[in-house]
Amino acid sequence: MDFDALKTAVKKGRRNDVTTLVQSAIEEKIDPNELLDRAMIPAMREIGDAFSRNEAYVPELLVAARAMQAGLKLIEPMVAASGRKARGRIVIGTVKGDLHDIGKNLVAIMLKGAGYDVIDLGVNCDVEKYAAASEGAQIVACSSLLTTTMSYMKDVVDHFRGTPIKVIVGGAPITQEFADEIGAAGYSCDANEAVKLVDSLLAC
Ligand code: B1M
Repeated sequence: MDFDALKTAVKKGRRNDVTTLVQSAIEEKIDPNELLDRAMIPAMREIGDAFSRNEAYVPELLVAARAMQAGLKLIEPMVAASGRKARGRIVIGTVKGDLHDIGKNLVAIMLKGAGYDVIDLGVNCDVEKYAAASEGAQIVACSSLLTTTMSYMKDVVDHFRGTPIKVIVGGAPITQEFADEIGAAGYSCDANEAVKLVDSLLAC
């Protein structure tokens, strides 16, 4: 198995190559956890780091994310069956009134790629939806792209105040100041930083 080839294919967003390489690894009975740890997760970390340094841009991140998703889809059942212990459970969704999901999907994929169990609630999530999915979760992550919907994040923070669940926020109009103002446990400016934030909150 050529782990470097798989890593490069994910990083470059070559979805067909990722599918072919992962499929042949499955046929060769390579442990899917090795695919994740030696190729796919490092690839997403590297593209995410490049994105944070402005050396890669949203389209590159998106194609890499799609390629990662294609590979993950093939190995997810085996990873689950192998009993790989998730590093924690995160519920993620775009807040009520907001239908933007591209950034939220990227965050979800990066978190999955980093080994977290991610429950993606989709868009237009109200407090009840987050609450209903939060059993066993350590973190609820809220995304908002609209100045008209970002204030709803406070409702989510208020709902979970006094519980062990930490609410973190992100999205284009969100800032650290806003996160502090509403009492969120953390803010991240992009998908890669979201993984680092979750790592630090869960002290992994
Ligand atoms: Co809309 N839209 N849009 N839109 N849209 C924006 C956000 C806007 C800035 C465009 C503009 O006017 N320049 C503007 C908002 C203005 C404002 O509120 N200040 C806007 C508007 C006004 C609207 C509508 C109201 C337009 C209308 O109908 N009149 C409408 C609202 C619909 C609704 O939600 N109720 C609307 C609709 C749409 C489309 C459906 C057409 C489409 C969304 C498609 C989809 O998501 N499936 C769309 C799009 C594509 C955009 C822009 C062009 C691109 C957003 C995007 O996907 N960016 C956007 C303009 C822009 O942002 N330049 C715009 C790429 C994505 C990778 O980045 O989402 O920022 P982003 O995610 C990043 C980070 O923010 C962070 O990590 C991600 C990856 O690094 N992050 C998190 C995101 N969520 C996080 C959660 C975390 C942590 C980090 O949790 C901890």
